Amino acid sequence: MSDPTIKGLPPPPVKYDGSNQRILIVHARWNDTIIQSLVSGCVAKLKEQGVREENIVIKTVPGSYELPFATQRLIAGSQTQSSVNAPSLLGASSANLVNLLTSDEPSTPTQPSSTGSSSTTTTNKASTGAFSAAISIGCLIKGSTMHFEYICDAVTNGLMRVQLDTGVPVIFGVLTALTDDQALERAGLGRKGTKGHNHGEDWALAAVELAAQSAEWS
Ligand code: DLZ
Repeated sequence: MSDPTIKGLPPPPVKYDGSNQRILIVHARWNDTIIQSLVSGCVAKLKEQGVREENIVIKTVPGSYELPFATQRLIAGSQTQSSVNAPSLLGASSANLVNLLTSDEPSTPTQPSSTGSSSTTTTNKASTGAFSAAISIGCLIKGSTMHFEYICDAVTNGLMRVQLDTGVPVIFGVLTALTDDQALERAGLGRKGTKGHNHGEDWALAAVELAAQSAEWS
C-alpha cells in the first residue's frame, strides 16, 4: 500500500489556466491496457485544467523508443506551422517528414495494438499552431535481458534533449517498471488491494504548469 503523504505530486500553489494552451500527447502502443489508462487520465486532467479538447493533439508511435523522435518532429512541425519564415529553414526532405507527422487532418484514433484492446478516442477537430507543452507517454516493463535498461536510458536522455533543444517543455510520461503490477498500480489499475494512482493525471498537471510558467520565464 503506497503512502500518499510521502510520495507523489502535491497540489500546485496556484491553479494554472490551460485554456490558451495547446498540448501534444505522444504515446507508445506497447503495453496497451496501461497506456490507455494513462492517456485517459491525462486527457481528463488536462480538460479539468481548462485545456480545450481541440487543443489536445494525440499521436501514437509503436514503442517507447520512438517517443523522442516523434515528439521532436511534432514539436518542430507545430513551430513551423506558426512561423511565416520557418519553411525556408527546412530542406525538402525534412519538410516532407514534418508534414507527414503534423498533418492538418484530424488526429486519427489509435490503431489496434497486438492485444487488440486499444481504444483511445482523439479529438476530431484538432487545432493548429505551436504546442505549449508535450507529454510523451510510454510503459517499459523489465524483461530478462538488458533491453529495458538500454531503452530506459535512451528514452530518458532523448526526451530531455528534445525539450532543451526545442524550448518546449516535454513531460516525462514513461513508466519504467520492474513488474507488471508496478505498472498497473501507476496507471490506476492495481490489482493488489489498491488501484494505485494514475500518473497520467500528474503528467497533465505538470504540462499545464510548465506551459504556463515557461511562457512567463521566456
Ligand atoms: C521491443 C520492446 C520491448 C521488448 N518492450 C517494450 C516495452 O516494454 N515498452 C515499450 O514501450 N516498447 C517496448 N519495445 C519496443 C521498443 O520500444 C521499440 O518500439 C522497438 O525496439 C522498435 O524500435
